[in-house]
Formats: sequence, structure tokens, C-alpha cells
Amino acid sequence: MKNIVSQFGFGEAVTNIVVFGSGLINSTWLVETGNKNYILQRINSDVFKLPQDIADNIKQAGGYLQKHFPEYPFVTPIKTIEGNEMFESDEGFFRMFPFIEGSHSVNVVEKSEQAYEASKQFAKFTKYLSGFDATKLKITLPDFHNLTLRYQQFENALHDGNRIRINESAELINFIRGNKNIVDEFEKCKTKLTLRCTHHDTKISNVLFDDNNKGLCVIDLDTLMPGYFISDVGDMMRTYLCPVSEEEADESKIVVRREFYSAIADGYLSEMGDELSELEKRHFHFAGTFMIYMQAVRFITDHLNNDLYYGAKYEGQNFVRAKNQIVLLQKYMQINPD
Ligand code: GN1
Ligand code: MG
Repeated sequence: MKNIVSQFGFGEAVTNIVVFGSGLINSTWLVETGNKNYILQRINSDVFKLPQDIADNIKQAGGYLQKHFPEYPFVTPIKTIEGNEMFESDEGFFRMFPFIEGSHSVNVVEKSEQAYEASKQFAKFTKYLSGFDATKLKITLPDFHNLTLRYQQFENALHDGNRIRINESAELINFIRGNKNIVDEFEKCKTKLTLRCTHHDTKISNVLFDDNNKGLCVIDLDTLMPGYFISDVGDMMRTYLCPVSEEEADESKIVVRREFYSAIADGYLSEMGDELSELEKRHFHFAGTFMIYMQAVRFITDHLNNDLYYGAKYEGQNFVRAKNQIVLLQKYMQINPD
């Protein structure tokens, strides 16, 4: 680790390196030095085939924001001693960010104010980039939120996947097939939604807060791509409404906190209210349905494919995650959005 850190020019000053956050795909560390802290990340290049494209997107979006919204605290990556955005070693692609002074992040949404602030930040990010041509961004993960393709991959797994797991998952599989109208609705609406610069990973830990718990900015731009607002709003519904995470096996704990739904909506619309079309506004609630369903599809597909993508720390972990998301979706479908 010391060697990697030294590639960014301050190896000597490092006092401690600790694992940070809980992402499933990339690995993150907090790098402490005497007077300043940094975030070091290894990009999973099995998933992100062209890590250079991420660096390119950060450069493009960061350049635009710094020019047009200089007050926005955009987190610029630290260059390597050779002047590159990333350091490539045998162990992968590494990049480093400064820790914004006086900022902190949150791992679990405990108060609706946090949901409001985070939602406002993701909306602000998309709004500030609305003058930037989204199609100039590189597609770092092709078809990432293409539900039609995700559904197809699920059907493929039913055909080629682990037979024992397929038999054991009958109930979940039937639920997913029985709600395929969500895929149809996505197909129907997607061409009418505006293509925007969207974050695609709006979990709460990707927002920085200040000492007064007000949102400062968003971080982790790996999946910044041209996309639809339903991805960002939907993933907030998926990850902020419920007090427990997708890892929770006790279904009685999976509930939807209605006031957090309002907080997401109010926060998002406080920035994007004038940008969204009427059709987009009518799909605000669908955003949650779409993302929760897609995550259930992705988890069960991975379970049937022997955990190839997400991995599993215990037997059946992706089944538990899929079941969790389906229970959440059922609860979500019961709420009154108005
Ligand atoms: C992955 O790596 P992480 O935890 O931020 C995944 C998301 C899923 C999430 C589910 C690149 O995100 O799409 O919603 O797991 N990211 C990728 O926990 O596949
Ligand atoms: Mg991410």
C-alpha cells in the first residue's frame, strides 16, 4: 500500500491506512497523514473494463462545473507523480482524492433530513450539468441500468444457471416474472425521458455533509453517465426508505418510512422541479419501482449464476439480498405517493 500511496507523492507522511466504506465493487481506503486525510480507491477492472473512461468523465464534468459553478466543491482527483489521473499496477487501477476539510459522510440514513439533503445534492449535480451535453460522457458500464437487458440476463440464468438454486428460488422467480410489466413500462417510457448526466449510484455514502449536516456535494463518479433521472431517484428510494439494508434477512425489519419518501421528493424537486418534464414527474414514483425491481433481478440472477458478479460471503447471500429487495418492492408498491 505504501508503494501505491507514494506514487501520489506523499508516501513518507502516511501514518495509517484503513479500509473505508462498504461498496461491493471497488475497494476503498482512508489514508491518514499528519495533517490531511485522503481517500484511496482501487477500481474493479473486471467490472469497469476501461478505467481510463472514468478518469475522462471526471475530468470533463469537473472542468465544466469548475468553469460554470466555481462555488461547487468538486472533488478533483490527485495526480500521480507522473501526472496521470490514476496509477496502474499489477493489482489494478488506483486513484486518490483529498478529503474535503470539515466534511463527513453517512453510512445509514437515520433521519429524513439526511434523505432530503442527499436527494437535493444528486438533483443539484444533474441540474448543474444540464448545460453539458450528456452524450459527451463515456459509457463506463454499458447497459448498466438497462432493465430490459437485466431481465434478459435473468431469463438466460434460468436457462443456463445452477439447477438446484433455480428450483429452490421458484417463488422469487415467479414474482419477478409476474411483475414483468415493470420492464414493459420501462421500455415504454425510456424514449420519452430526457437523457441527462446522472450519477447512477445515489446511496447516502456518496454524499458529503458539512458540520451542520447540510449536503455539500456528491462523490464517487465511476458511474456518471448519460442516463435517466429514474436511476438516481430510484436508487434513493431503494436505499433510503428502509431502515435496514439489502443484507437484512429478517423480513419483519423491512419497512418503508413514508416521511423519507417525501424527503426524497422534496429534496430532488427543490433543485430539479423546473427541469423535469411533466412526463418525468409522472414517473417519479415509478423510479423506485424500477430500481428496486432491477436490483432484485440482478441479485437473483447472480445467485442463479453462482455469485459470479457480486460474490457471496455465505451460501445464499444473493438469494437473501434478492428476497429482501422483493419484500421492499412489495412494501413500496403499497404506499400512496400523493
Ligand atoms: C454495487 O459497489 P457498490 O456497492 O457501490 C453495484 C450497484 C448496486 C449495488 C448494490 C458497478 O454498488 O449497481 O446497486 O452494488 N455497482 C455496480 O449494493 O455494479
Ligand atoms: Mg459506486
